[in-house]
Amino acid sequence: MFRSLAISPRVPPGDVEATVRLLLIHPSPLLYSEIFLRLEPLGLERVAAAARKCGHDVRVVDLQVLRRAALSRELADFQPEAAGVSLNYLANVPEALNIAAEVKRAVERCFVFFGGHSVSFIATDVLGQARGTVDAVIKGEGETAIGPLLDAVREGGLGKVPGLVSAQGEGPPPRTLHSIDFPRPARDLMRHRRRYFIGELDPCASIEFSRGCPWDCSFCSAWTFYGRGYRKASPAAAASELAAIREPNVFIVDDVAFIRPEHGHGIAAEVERRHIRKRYYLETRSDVLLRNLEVFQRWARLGLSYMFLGIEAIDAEGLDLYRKRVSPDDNFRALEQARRLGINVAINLIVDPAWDAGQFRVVREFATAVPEIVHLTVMTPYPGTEIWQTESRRLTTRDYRLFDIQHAVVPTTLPLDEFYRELVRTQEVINRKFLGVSAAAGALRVLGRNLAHGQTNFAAMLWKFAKVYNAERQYADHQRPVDYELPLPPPTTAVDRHRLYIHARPAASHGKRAARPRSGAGPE
Ligand code: B12
Ligand code: SF4
Repeated sequence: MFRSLAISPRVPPGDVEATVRLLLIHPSPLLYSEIFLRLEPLGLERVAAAARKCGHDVRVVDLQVLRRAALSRELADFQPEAAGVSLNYLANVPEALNIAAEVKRAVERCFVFFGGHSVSFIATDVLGQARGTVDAVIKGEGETAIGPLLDAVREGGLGKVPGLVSAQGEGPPPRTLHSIDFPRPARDLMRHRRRYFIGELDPCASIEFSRGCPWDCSFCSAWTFYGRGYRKASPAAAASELAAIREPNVFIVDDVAFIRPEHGHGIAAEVERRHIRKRYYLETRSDVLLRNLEVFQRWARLGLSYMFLGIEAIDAEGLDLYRKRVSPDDNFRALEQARRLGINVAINLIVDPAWDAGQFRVVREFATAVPEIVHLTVMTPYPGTEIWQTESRRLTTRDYRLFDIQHAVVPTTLPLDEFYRELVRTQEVINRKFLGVSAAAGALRVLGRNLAHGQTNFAAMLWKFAKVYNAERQYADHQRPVDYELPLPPPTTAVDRHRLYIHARPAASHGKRAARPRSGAGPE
């Protein structure tokens, strides 16, 4: 509960018509992901849209595509009264804290707040680490909080803002957006849209067709953030937003695309009716693909070119460990079906730090045998996940920057430097395959086409590919001085999953399963 309101209003009381100058900031990309993609910050654009709807004056600085000097210039020019930093990624926490300090130095009376996925799970600790440079953290969805927050910045009453945590205490719980149809992301505020891409889909916009995930994998916090709820955009709203997107390529940000076949078909029908033609990249699960083959077939006709499948493990034991609720057989059948549909698939596998050289060898053999691109991520306990409760006591480092699923943060069976050598060797085999003769021939065609349109992101990616994966550098990342450390969870004997939720579990999903996939389409 809130104890008192120590922060004084920024605008003279009574001036109810006054708008707030709000600057929203996205930190820079993480090095190891920038190779493959750089995408528009959709969450921040939606928060911006919600603030504009309340009449506020909003600007956005996306440090994924702008240099840090651009932020200093914007601060000097705009003199924001409020500044919000997006913290979806744990590895960005130190940078966000530095940004907060810079904002306070540049505009002393500016109200600085953080929001986003990762920071929602560790709000109080991050506030403590900010040593007064962050006034509040907003937990949960930003669209519902930003209006009340800016009202409070103007008139006082921070204690009533949903999801707000400050040094004075915690406000009411985060409020869940009733429908994700609105507000539409403020894409017009992004000044360098041509710099967003994913692989050869360059330039590429992003869109959200659904929000949340009804499964409950032990390594993931997508379900705990949304209380395991799942909401869908209406087909008409989704298609009308698509039609308004200028880019020829679109990344669908849903955790699991097209869980419900009628939803996938519904949007497809609207897309056909409006004659929208784009190329799409999405992420889904093997069992969803197998169950809804016709939907994916229809979308392949509409331009679905790439699909990311979280296979996670190639053996049943690994799949059980992550509570993925699919079998290796399902995974292999899904790959076959995707090939049949002509969709390019990228597979994700989770590297267990306990792997020895033999297990890396098996994965190299697998990665060479399948035609798909294999992406490796290192098993990492994150706040908000179940494995955070069970594994965090074993952490070998608490340096936020290493929590990017490319570093090992729990003990490795191999000596750490050898672990990275094996990891990089495996990554190299995969990269060589990616850049192999046939792929390169295709890539050159794409490269030519993109360059002809002035799009250089894909070319830069090919150039950087070999440079980034470097075992010595990954090992050296562990030796850097650490300014900010990730807090540990309080000791616990059993995992209470309800305590992990940021948004409460939707009431309808308890008994009626309304927010859950139909029978057979979900995890239970
Ligand atoms: C799309 C996506 C991406 C896109 C990101 C595009 C972008 N630039 O933002 C891409 C594919 C690039 C990506 C990459 C990675 N991702 Co990602 N990603 C997602 C995903 C599936 C959806 C995010 C999204 O766009 N949702 C839709 C928008 C509308 O929601 P949102 O961004 O969450 O924003 C809402 C709130 O968070 C909040 N909010 C957000 N910002 C702000 C700011 C303020 C001021 C306020 C008040 C509120 C607020 O309000 C918004 C509206 O409700 C999430 C899973 C999830 N369901 O959240 C994982 C997720 C965020 N990613 C994750 C990871 C691990 C990664 C990578 C590190 C993976 C890798 N190694 O390659 C990289 C790192 C990227 C980087 N920083 O460089 C993890 C985060 C783990 C962690 N705790 O740090 C998640 C949670 C996935 C998971 N299941 O574990 N990702
Ligand atoms: S299915 Fe995907 S998004 Fe859902 S809980 Fe599992 S890993 Fe997370």
